[in-house]
Amino acid sequence: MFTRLALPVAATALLTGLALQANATPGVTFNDAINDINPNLATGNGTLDLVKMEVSHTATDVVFQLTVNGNIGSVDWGKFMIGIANNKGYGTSSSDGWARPITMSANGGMTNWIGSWVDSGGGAENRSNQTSWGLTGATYNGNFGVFSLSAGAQSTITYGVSIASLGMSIGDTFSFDAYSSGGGSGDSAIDALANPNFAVSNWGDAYNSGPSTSFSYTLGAVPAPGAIALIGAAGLLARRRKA
Ligand SMILES: [Ca+2]
Ligand SMILES: [Ca+2]
Repeated sequence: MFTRLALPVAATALLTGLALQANATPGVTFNDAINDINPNLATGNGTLDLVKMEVSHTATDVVFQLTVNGNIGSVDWGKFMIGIANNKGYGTSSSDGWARPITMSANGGMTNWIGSWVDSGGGAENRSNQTSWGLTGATYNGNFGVFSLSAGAQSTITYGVSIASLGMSIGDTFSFDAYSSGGGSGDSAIDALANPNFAVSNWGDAYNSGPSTSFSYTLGAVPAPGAIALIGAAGLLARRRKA
C-alpha cells in the first residue's frame, strides 16, 4: 500500500515545485572573464571587474542580477550600467543614457539604459532613447522598480524593471551588455560583460557593444499559474480516483 502511494506523492511534490516557479522563468547566467581590466586602470579593489549577470523575467518584469568581483561595501565609487537594444526602431549607435563614451551597435542600437551607483545607499535610473534620452524611472522618484545591493567578497546588484518600461512585451528578444565605470562623467566601460578582453586602455576611450560583443535574451512565454494549477488539480483527481 505504501509503495503504491509513493509515486503519486512524488509526482505531487514535483507539481508543487513547478507551481512555485510558475510566475518566473529560470534565470540565464551570462558570464564574463575575471581580471579582464587593463592593468593601467584602477579596478576599485575588484569592484569594477564584472563576473556574471543572471537575467530572468516574469510575465511583467525583467530582473538583472549583476555580480562584481569585489566588495562594494568597502569601495563604492564604481558605477554600473546596462545597455539594452530592443530593435523597436528608436535605437542609437552614437550615445548612451549617461552621455558616456559607450555605444551599442547591436540589434538596432541602444534603446534603453539602466545606470546605477552604489555609494550613499545606492540608486538607479532607467532611461530610454525616444527622440533623445529621457528618464523613464528612478529610485529617487520611487518608480524604478526593484533595486538592491548585497556586499561581500563578491557583491551583487539587483535590478527589477517592468518589461513595458523597456518598450517590450513577452516574445521579444533584446541585445544587452553590462558595464562598470568610474565616477567621472566621461568615464568609459572599464569592463564590459560580453567582452572577455580588455574593454578600453584609457578612462575616456570609446567602447562599443557590437553584434559579437553583446548578449541576447528572449522574453519567452511564462506559464500561467492557472494552467499549472489545473495540471496539479488533474493530478490530485487522478490520485483520488486510484485510491
Ligand atoms: Ca570581468
Ligand atoms: Ca569583460
